[in-house]
Amino acid sequence: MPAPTLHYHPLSSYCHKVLIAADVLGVALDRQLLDFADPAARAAYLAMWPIGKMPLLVDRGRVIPETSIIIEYLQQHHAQTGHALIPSAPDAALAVRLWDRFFDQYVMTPMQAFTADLLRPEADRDAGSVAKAGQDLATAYTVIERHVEGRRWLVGDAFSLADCAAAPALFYALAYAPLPPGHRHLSAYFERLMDHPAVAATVDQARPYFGFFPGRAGLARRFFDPDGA
Ligand SMILES: N[C@@H](CCC(=O)N[C@@H](CS)C(=O)NCC(=O)O)C(=O)O
Repeated sequence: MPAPTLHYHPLSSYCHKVLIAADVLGVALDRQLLDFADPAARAAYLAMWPIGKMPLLVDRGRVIPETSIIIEYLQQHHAQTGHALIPSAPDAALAVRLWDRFFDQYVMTPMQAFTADLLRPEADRDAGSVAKAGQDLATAYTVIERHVEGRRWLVGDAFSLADCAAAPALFYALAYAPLPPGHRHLSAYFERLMDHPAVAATVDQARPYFGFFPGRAGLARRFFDPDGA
């Protein structure tokens, strides 16, 4: 069976979510680097998925968008035996999907608002949207801090879809909005995420690109050294 194709960019947080998941599921992907600056590549991508968000999985002609759906699809159709990111127990699966949604909506979205603002021309910057994103992240951090106390991963004992969402969301969010003092459970959870082999491998493949991340000034030196770039 040919490997499914992932149209992706090594810097993209949502692409990281899928790369981490594929690694944990033991699925080989045919990675196709997307260059949205190339009008022909962009047009071909929009023909497959007019929403235009990345990544996109294509498996034997079937087009699968949206990271949470891509990961469920990989688990259903391609995962190695015994490898799973969504548990079979219904209540545990609900909890995993809840925390996956939480990180996408309440951490990724405000994080992306910071990036979007930095990509605007100076004259169009919107301090209000950045302040709101900062408040939303502060609220999310407080919720996560309470949730992860006494837990290794977000749900149960196993690394799940929810942790796949959390790793890139927190990685980039912390560059814009560092943790306030006292969030020691969240801080320890972040370190566990960064130590996970699939997360570490995904961060490593992105290292050559961090110089292009608009929030690079906020990345910890262990991830990006502006003087060595
Ligand atoms: N809900 C989507 C979000 C994907 C997303 O926001 N991707 C970003 C990259 S991290 C993107 O494509 N940005 C380009 C754009 O918005 O034009 C998913 O889970 O796949």
